[in-house]
Amino acid sequence: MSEAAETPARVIESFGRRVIVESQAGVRMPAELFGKRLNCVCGDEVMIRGPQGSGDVAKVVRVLPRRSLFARTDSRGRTEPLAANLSLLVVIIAPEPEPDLFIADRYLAGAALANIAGALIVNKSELAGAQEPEFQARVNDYERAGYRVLRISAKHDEQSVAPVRALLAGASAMLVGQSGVGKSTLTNRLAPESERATRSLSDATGEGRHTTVSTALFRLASGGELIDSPGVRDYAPPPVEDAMVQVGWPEILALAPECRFNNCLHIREPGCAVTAAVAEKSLSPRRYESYKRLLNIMRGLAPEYERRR
Ligand SMILES: Nc1nc2c(ncn2[C@@H]2O[C@H](COP(=O)(O)OP(=O)(O)O)[C@@H](O)[C@H]2O)c(=O)[nH]1
Ligand SMILES: [Mg+2]
Ligand SMILES: [Zn+2]
Repeated sequence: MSEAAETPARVIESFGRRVIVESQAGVRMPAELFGKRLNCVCGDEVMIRGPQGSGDVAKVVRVLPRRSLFARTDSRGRTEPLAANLSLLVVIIAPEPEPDLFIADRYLAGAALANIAGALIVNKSELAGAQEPEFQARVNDYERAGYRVLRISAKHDEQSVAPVRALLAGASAMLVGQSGVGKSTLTNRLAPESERATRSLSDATGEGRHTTVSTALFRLASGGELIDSPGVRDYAPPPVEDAMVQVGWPEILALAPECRFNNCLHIREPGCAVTAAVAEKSLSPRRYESYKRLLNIMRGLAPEYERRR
């Protein structure tokens, strides 16, 4: 195979090992990965070899260096890449379904550990549940931690979505969050072309529901690009050493220099500025609990981590 036969393309949809790529001229086509060792995900920049004859499909022959790689730990403790070249991860929560904020925190931590900015969108803000003091206090924790937080109603309030367009302009962003929070509704509003995709899929399965089954990238008229992904039940970042876990908590990282020990993990060490802040509630006890939980998860993954090194 000659080098000259290879052309650059972008992976805009991936279903496991089958992908859809878009050429630089904007032509979309299905492609297969060439060789078992090759792995690519939505957002990847790749080199492809076009179909060689009728009945043939394009082959992805090489994955170009990634600016970032967002990944998760799967149920067997292995690292599974989810999206490449992201600059922003947007976590969506809503008053319904009942939010699991520990998952939201782990998503934001996974982004920070992969050098990807994080932001929070609170959807379904028009619902009464969004006005509950408890819910609002939990959301405020993220603003106090330093995250950008946008409150929207993707379904009912076009104006509320304008700040999302501004946030995403120039970004390569992925929307994540529990199933049912409104990821696809928001994606459809931002990139109307995405509507057809979800609709035809749900027609085909006859489920009568718009279930997102693949991870797909959409370009936004307002600038930037957006990756919609299927809802997940759980998320944990790939394994990192104990001292790195706090990178996922900006409010902990900000206080760490004030701890007595520079290797403080903020658990039971004397002179810890973080546990002091938690005691006086200037640092959210719930967010701190979440930090400790991820530290424990990472310690559980440690044997796997050792084996891979
Ligand atoms: N009340 C309300 N419902 C919404 C809003 N946005 C989306 N929904 C509804 O929430 C449900 C799940 O939306 P969907 O976009 O499929 O969520 P996804 O699973 O995260 O992709 C659908 O019934 C939507 O119509 C909103 O702003 N307010
Ligand atoms: Mg969806
Ligand atoms: Zn400390």
